[in-house]
Amino acid sequence: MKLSVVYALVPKTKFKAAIVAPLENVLKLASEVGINGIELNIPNPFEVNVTELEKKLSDYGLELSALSTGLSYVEYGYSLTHPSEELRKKSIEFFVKYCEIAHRLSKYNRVVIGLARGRSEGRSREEVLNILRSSIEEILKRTNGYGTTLLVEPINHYETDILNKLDETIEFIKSIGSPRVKLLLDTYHSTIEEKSPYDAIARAREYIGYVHVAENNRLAPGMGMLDWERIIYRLIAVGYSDYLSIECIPYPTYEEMVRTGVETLRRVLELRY
Ligand code: LER
Ligand code: MN
Repeated sequence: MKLSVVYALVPKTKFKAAIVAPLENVLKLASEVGINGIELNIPNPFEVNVTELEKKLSDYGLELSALSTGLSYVEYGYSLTHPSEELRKKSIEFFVKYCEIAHRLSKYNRVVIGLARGRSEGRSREEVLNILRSSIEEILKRTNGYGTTLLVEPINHYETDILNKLDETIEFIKSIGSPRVKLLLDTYHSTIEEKSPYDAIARAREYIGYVHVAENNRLAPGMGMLDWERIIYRLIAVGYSDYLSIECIPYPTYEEMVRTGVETLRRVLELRY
């Protein structure tokens, strides 16, 4: 398995579980601790200098593990289920562009559907899931040439009221029926929403396309209550061998968050191999 860390390409943000710091410093730290990739969370895909990003990643020998999109919701309020058709269309335009960037920068070519799903805002569950499904289908159609994988992430009920539980997210993914739509399992959200974050891995097995790691308190692995041996062995048991992306609150500092997280995960991974 490979390791990456979530980095937010913004000067500041309300989203708590990403590193906000000068990009060069973070890339340098990432390559120093020997992780393999960065997951970039980009608020506006039309305002990013892709050539410059590509060069910086390659200068530090880092991969783009995935492209994250939650900041388009947090910073601009765009979402794939927005009651305003105009803002929903903006969100779809953003996602088409995110896919183009992921396709260009990353052999993994995947884009996260996390907070940018939005909230139900008083509409029924059925209505809002139909809207989300049709937005995703439109993105799939318009990005056929890129072949990007879309990762749908169950998110805890304090942050959204759409797709909190693993089982309903799997049902939703099945209802789309495209091999390009997979599940993003985040250990923090499943600790809040599931009976057991360990059993969740077994239930999610053939749908998992990517994994976010964080403790029950959203701090770095090693700073909370989760049993990382159990998490990683379960992932291995279901055949997952891709990225573990550290998406944690940068506490006490982002440097310590990265170092502790990497050390905790490595200890388990190296015991195994
Ligand atoms: C949100 O809490 C989260 O986990 C992100 O991955 C989604 O944008
Ligand atoms: Mn996450």
